[in-house]
Amino acid sequence: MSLPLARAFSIGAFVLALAQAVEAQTAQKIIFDTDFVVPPQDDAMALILAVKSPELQILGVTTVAGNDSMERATSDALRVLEIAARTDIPVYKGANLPMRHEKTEWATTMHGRWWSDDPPPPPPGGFASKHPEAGTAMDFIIRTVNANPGQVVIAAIGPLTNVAMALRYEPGLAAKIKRIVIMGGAIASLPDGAGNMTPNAEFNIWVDPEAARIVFRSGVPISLTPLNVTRKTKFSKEWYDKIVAVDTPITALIKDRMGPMFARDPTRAGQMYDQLAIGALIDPTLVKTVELYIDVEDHPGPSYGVTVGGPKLWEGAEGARQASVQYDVDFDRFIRMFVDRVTRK
Ligand SMILES: [Ca+2]
Repeated sequence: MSLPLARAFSIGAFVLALAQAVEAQTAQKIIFDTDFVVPPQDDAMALILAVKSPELQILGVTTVAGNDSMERATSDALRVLEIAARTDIPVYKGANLPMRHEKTEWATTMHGRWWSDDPPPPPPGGFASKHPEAGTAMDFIIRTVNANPGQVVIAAIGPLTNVAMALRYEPGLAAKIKRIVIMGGAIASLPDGAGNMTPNAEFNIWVDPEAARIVFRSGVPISLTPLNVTRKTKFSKEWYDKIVAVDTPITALIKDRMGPMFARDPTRAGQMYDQLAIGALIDPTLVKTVELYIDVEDHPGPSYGVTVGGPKLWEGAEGARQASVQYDVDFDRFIRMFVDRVTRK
């Protein structure tokens, strides 16, 4: 290599390093709080979207019981980060059970093994060689927010147990959290507001209604991705095919996990719950929002875990706070961004 060429290369490397440094400075710092399970589950697809998006800097992943046990969330998250070659992102174990919700006979027949004590099954390719960090998710959230006051967004895409416990543990924490992004709830006062766990309750909020009520009433700015808007999303074979047409370790995992499903039923289409919450954080212009007061029914009974939203406060909801509630999405633009990011090398 001639000297001028070598110099050009080193200047190129310098410019690239500078660009990466600037990007890291301007990227949104997030804590990814999740009831993770490997693809096709939505948390995994949302994490892949997040790690492939330079707009986000993931400070850590914190796990919680929800779709499955906290232990499974932890081992599956570690494995997906290993496949994505992002073992630099630390994983912290969070709450193993909701604050108060008891395992019932009914719960064990429904979606969600949040109540399970079973050891986690090996993820695809076996358990990751890296282990979770020492210390709890709650400690990590508190420490990280205190070290970066006003800068950290908590992307909470599972039951809100970890976030509520951190808020309860550390007085003054709420004022230092920049925003909480929540996938959860179904708002009956907006179109398409039925629940998916009980007639009116959405799964994440229903698993830990007491935690959700604490978080919604905390005063932290909240962006909410409820079922009303996720029902406008569909991950179909058309988009799966575009993803697996590109060969990376991540797309190979998606092919391994989702290929047999689409082979059995090419017409299947799943909602993109957590993916949309992360997508709207990356690009808020993808969604339309309305400011609503949000409160959660935390009394056991037929409405346990129902998320209620209204334009004005109502009797019984005194003290509830407003959240920015998503009710519509430019799905075409969102899915193209999703496929573009997930297929990045
Ligand atoms: Ca989730």
